[in-house]
Amino acid sequence: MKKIALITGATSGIGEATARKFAEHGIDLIICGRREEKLAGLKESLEKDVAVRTLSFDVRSEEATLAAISSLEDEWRHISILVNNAGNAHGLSTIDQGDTRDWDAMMDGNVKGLLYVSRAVIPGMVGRKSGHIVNISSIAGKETYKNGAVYCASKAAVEAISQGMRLDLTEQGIKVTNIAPGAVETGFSMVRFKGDAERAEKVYAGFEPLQAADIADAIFYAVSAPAHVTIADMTILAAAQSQATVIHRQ
Ligand code: 8X3
Repeated sequence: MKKIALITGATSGIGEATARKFAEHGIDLIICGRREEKLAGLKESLEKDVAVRTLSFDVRSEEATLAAISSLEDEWRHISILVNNAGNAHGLSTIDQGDTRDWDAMMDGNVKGLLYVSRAVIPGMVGRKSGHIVNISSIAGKETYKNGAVYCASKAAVEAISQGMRLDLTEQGIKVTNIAPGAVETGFSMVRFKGDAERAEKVYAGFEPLQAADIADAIFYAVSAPAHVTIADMTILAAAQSQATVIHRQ
């Protein structure tokens, strides 16, 4: 049977690159995101290689997430790969100055959204006694940096959820991979800095950052490992990066 992957946050960045990588390798796709038009455009460009289904919803809404995933037709229900990629950073400030709406957005999207999607997809995997979950964490989940307490906390939660999923699901024949990228040049910093392009550009200046395709390659490597191999955890940094905020710039 052909593999089906469900990817959240597929309309840009790592999610979109992963959809393209999977399509190159013949994996049918359920691409999820908030932006219907972007999903439709991506569907069109991937459909020459694989079958594609779109689901437009916001992972922060439990109701919308359940409604979207339960709307899948029978032929789309045997999801073999779940890529929990949707997530963002909102703001960068000290804990006394942080905007609680930013905190809500990060906790609701990066943590609760990941859980809602997982809760809707995993029972099918358990029923089939097979599946692979890839959670996109961050170097920020491994170390906490100044001004980043809440984003880092949300990603530390992803790290714990990955470990917990592996403990609960290994006996069900389900693999769990946690991937922690460092500085990837995507729309990430534009979102973090609320559209301040000058500030966002500085994040990736003076060194060669990772590209979304670098992370997609790692995800594909993990999901195509032999049956007896689990790639449990990968941390991927730019070559010029040694910690989240330590980057050797020219
Ligand atoms: C994105 C990487 O270092 O900006 O998750 O937190 S970092």
